[in-house]
Amino acid sequence: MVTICLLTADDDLISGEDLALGLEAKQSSWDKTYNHVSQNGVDGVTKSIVATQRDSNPYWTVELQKEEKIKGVVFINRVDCCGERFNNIHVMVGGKECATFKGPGSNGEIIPLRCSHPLTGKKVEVTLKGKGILSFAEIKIIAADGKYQLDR
Ligand SMILES: [Ca+2]
Repeated sequence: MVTICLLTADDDLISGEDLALGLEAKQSSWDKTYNHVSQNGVDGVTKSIVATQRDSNPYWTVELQKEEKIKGVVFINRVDCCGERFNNIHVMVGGKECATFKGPGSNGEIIPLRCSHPLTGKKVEVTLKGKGILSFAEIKIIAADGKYQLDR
């Protein structure tokens, strides 16, 4: 008998509690033709997206309610088009590099990024390195679990 296991190494990230849902967010710029504002990244709705203008090193940031130990983030890429714009992504937690994603992403892709080790911080910053449009549908910010919280 063969048992097929559909669990992946990143299930703990994908199903983790999101610390950023509903918080206030900022981004480097936004295209006023569309309502692709920073809040859209943490509203829990994949149809609403974040998009900056085509800038050098566009970024999106959120301040958590308090300092947290973070093990990683999960992006949901925009579904409607342009998923390849999600590339050369750098995620910082508390001013330290958590993870990078070279990409390019695809439409609707779920992209879990685990910090190289859990990082403590309040501010989470997402930057597209180089010139481009930083765009995604959602970001979830996932706290490290108990065993990491002990080894601060
Ligand atoms: Ca959204």
